[in-house]
Amino acid sequence: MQKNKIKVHRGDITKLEVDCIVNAANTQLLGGSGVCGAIFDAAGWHEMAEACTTIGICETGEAVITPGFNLPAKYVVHAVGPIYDNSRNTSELLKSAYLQSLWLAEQSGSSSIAFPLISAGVYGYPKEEAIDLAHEAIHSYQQESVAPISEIIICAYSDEDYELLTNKTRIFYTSQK
Ligand code: AR6
Repeated sequence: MQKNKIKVHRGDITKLEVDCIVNAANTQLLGGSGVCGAIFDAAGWHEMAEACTTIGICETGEAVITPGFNLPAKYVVHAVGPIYDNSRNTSELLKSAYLQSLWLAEQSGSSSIAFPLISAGVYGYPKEEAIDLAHEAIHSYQQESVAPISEIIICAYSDEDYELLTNKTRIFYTSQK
């Protein structure tokens, strides 16, 4: 795979056989709705909740890592994106959530990682803007890392997200529809 390619996967992130999946978490690291609920359910709610409670709090724009428990993925990175408002600081926080996730996954020895569209559900980020920021953050990680994670996937949970992700820019290419 070429260094700057990003895969787009249409489907449920909890089913992916990658080293690491990313959860769109909240600062309390509590099981919630959306992708967070799906990840807690598939991992085993009790074990995941216990691991998250032990860690405590994760600030917005930051990320923490736990095992994947019953998931096919070895690890879950819990990244806290911002609640949408139209400010530069919010964009920086969203990019930071992606970057921190990538660095944590790299440190864990992961060679594949899958992201949901962080903040683009309950937290209200407009999809196109969220996709652009994800793209910028991943690209800057790929430039900065000496040995970047070789397989980076963004997961589209609806046909609309899949179309947006694959149409958005030439850097994306499709896989596994
Ligand atoms: N696989 C892949 N993507 C999914 C899945 C799935 N199984 N389920 C939903 N998505 P959201 P946020 C997509 O709301 O906006 C939670 O309660 C979904 O279509 O899960 O960051 C947390 O605990 C959307 O594009 O996360 C926080 O409190 C994307 O995942 C809060 O919501 C993110 O939507 C975080 O809100």
